[in-house]
Amino acid sequence: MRIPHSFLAAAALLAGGWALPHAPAAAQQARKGTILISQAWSRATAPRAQVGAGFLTIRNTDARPDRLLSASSPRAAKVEIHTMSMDGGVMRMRPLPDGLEIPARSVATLAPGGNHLMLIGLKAPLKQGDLVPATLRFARAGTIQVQLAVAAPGAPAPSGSGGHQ
Ligand SMILES: [Cu+2]
Repeated sequence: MRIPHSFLAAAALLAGGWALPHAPAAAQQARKGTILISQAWSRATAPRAQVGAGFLTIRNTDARPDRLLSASSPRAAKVEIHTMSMDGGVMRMRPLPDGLEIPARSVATLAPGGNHLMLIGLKAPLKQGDLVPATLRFARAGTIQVQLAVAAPGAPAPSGSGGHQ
């Protein structure tokens, strides 16, 4: 019996209570200059999904702000930096054309329900357990390579901050 893809997508959104696997911590962390990346992760996608999301924590230890300008991944045609906001009572996401500022001595969390990386034009579905390479480009720190550890579809953030609707 075939399960409609719409059902799978709904199940993915509703699934919860799942924890990140014990992937090598080093794979999800990277440091360059005064920028430290941690908890880089993603979610498995439905078989024919064209997009996936990437989440991570960016710590800027500098006394000056930095800016995440762009990102890319060999697994996707392009990667956009998205934000989410309420629009007429509906959560919508939109690209941040100027990227995301990381204020001085602060932490920016890209997480479900908020800012995130959008992997557009996936070359293959993201599977649980995959490590998806991504390159982040910062205005000051330059490029940083990270690996997004792919969790189960609909997995909550490691901190449990909600769903990517
Ligand atoms: Cu998005």
